[in-house]
Amino acid sequence: MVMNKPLVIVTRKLPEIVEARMKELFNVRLNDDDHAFSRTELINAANEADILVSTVTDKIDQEVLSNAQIKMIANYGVGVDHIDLKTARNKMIVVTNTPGVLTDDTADMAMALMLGLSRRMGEGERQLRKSGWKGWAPTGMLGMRLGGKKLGIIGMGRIGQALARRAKAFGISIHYHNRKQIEEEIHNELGATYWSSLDQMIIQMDIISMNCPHTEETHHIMSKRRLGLMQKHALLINAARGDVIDETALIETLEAKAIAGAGLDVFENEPHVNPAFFTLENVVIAPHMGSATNEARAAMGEKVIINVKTYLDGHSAPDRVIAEWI
Ligand code: 8YV
Repeated sequence: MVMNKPLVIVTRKLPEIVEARMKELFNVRLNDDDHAFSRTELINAANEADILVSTVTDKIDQEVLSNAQIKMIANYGVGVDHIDLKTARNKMIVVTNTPGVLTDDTADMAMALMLGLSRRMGEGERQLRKSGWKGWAPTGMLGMRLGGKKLGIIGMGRIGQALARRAKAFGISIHYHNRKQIEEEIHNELGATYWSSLDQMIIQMDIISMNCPHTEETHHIMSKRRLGLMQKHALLINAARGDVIDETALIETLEAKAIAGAGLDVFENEPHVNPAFFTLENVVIAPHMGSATNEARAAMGEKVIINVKTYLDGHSAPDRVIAEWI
């Protein structure tokens, strides 16, 4: 589709190098003070722009899309659960994302949460900062060794596989639940065990990591019942989306010490974080930082630019999320 000076509205402040290139290439409206768009601003942007560059902080639902004139949503990020894809499809709006370029950083974050939690890094640091450390003790701050443990990965896509490679290097055995088995070669390289029954896998694991996208099917996939299947010494890691875990049930589970702990980079109602997490010792929490490296954020911008430019040049954008009618 070739348009006359199409307007590209970018909802959040992006890295300088990305914005500079966007200014060279497009008729672009940037968000210099990086405020999160209000609903009205988002609706107006969708009505005025030809292309919207969105992020996870923009809830692009039916109301936003109903009168929208945008032709394309080029999302800065891989997850698209904040976009109403059905309405976008009905309105023939092209939606793209940024797969691949944040895989390693997000897997690093999951690994960091796992290490931080199993070795009680947060607790130790809090103790030191409060000047509450009385010196080394044979039984002080004992954690769980990761080597020799079983990791169950829920969602074995790019990030799940990258996490599996890291975990394998730590001597952890790899188990996974996925809609289908992964490629045989990768499966063998990882020495992985595939579980078609999620429940059966959860019962056996020392660590569970959420690495699936948030969809209707995966909403609260880690339900109260499934949290109840985890072993008492087991850890739960989430660097995917808060909504894949029933957060209220998780808090109850942690308060009851029915599992050993949770490492969370994402939450159900971001940016709101349930204050219960602030007082629980057995959690490590981070403010959605999985892809927060200079390298990933620049590469995500590069992907957005390639998607927008390709589309404006009249070709199929490479990272289309909805492909059927293109
Ligand atoms: C992004 C993420 O930073 O890409 C994703 O899905 O969760 C984050 O790493 C965020 O989505 C930006 O929109």
